[in-house]
Amino acid sequence: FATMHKRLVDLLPETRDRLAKIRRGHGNKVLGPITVEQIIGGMRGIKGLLTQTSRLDAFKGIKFRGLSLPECQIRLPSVRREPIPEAMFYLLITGEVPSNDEAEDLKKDIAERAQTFPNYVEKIVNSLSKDLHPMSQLSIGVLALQNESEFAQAIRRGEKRGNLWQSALEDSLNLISRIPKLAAMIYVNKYRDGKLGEIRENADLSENFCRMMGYHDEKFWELMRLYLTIHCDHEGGNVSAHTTHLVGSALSDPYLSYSAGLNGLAGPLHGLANQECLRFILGMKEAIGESPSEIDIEKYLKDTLAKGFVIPGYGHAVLRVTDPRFVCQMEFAQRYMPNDVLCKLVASLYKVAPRVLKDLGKVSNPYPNVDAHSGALLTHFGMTEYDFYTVLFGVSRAIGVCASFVWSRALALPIIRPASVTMENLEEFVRKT
Ligand code: FAM
Repeated sequence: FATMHKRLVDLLPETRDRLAKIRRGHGNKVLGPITVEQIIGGMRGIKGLLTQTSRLDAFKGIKFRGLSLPECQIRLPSVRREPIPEAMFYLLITGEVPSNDEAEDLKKDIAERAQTFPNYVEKIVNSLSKDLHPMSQLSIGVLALQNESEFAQAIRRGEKRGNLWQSALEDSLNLISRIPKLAAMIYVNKYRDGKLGEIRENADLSENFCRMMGYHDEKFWELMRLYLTIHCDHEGGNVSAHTTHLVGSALSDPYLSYSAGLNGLAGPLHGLANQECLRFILGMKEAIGESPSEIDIEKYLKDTLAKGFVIPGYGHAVLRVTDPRFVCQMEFAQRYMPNDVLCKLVASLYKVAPRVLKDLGKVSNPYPNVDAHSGALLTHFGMTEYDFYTVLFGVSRAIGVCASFVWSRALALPIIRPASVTMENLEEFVRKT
């Protein structure tokens, strides 16, 4: 990873300087008001976090270091079309598109690190009950890996704050290299015979991850590249990124911080939604058949809502359009599997659900998000174990939250400590205004 490391070292003084100038010269400027509704309503729209790696626009979707998803697909090094995960990490860390050689250098480093996986962690993961949800297993595995943290050692020996980014980067690279093996172990233990597939020294992270889980179809490796790209980062305010950042601000190491982020990702309103989506599509197929009419779908959706359930995969806290991450997956389906029954059902649902949700009159965004499609694509290749899907999300999310963690330490961002109010405070405020 020498080239990426060197680029980061070059970028540091200039980036720190830019931030110091903003802080010194404009620290007391007001960026926006905070309403009572925002305090009660989950802080929607309050700009209160500095995140270097990506920015989410409500109408254009995610941009990774200024690049949209289609731009990443065109410009980042790939095997076929989808970016390799290593190239995405390079982009998020440096803000620059790596050359093929630079991406290759990082790829080799990550593949090498993946070869060393602590034995004691393997034992812990293998001893877990198969009934335990894969996300809980993943979080436990990451916590067990924490024993390897160079960041924690740096803290213990009193390393200067300004240097902590170095051990943060080491930990991040080790984490990103080892997470696929950890996830694959969970997969083969829970759903297969417990034996991991072999990895290749010259393969990218996606191919090796799939091989370890026992998937040898190159199209599946390509799907995994897409999957690992689209889930890696979604600016700083989502639950998993925010949690990782918050815990990291206490100078907890990347393992502790990312494990906390994973626990947030495991919530049904966040990452767990993708397992719920496939369950929903399968339930719909069971109830109204493989090629239902729009009227049948509308009735099914209305019945679901009447029972008090949400339509999983639809809606978003920030986005107000169809998620570009959904669009990329739909294009993938059209390219590689135009006749797949579940993918066709996803497309049919897309024609009806926005209208039904709009009619409710309360849904801020009636369009599909990233989770609405992924299960159908994975199922096409035989990965039907939907309670594992959020683990794939977690493997991808490591790339984004680790890159952010490195920058948070490089910029020596302080511990996060916003203020809270009581209901009495709010009532007093309301009386006075
Ligand atoms: N189906 C039914 N009702 C929905 C809905 C959906 N898909 N999306 C929003 N609503 C309801 C919501 O429950 C709320 O109702 P109440 O006022 O009765 O509580 C109302 O519409 C207003 O909510 P909102 O402002 O539109 O959404 P929020 O910003 O509060 O929440 C989501 C955003 C994503 C949690 C919400 O849209 C949802 O529950 N969607 C389904 C679950 C899902 O797909 N989550 C995945 C999100 C994804 F991007 C990710 O993190 N992986």
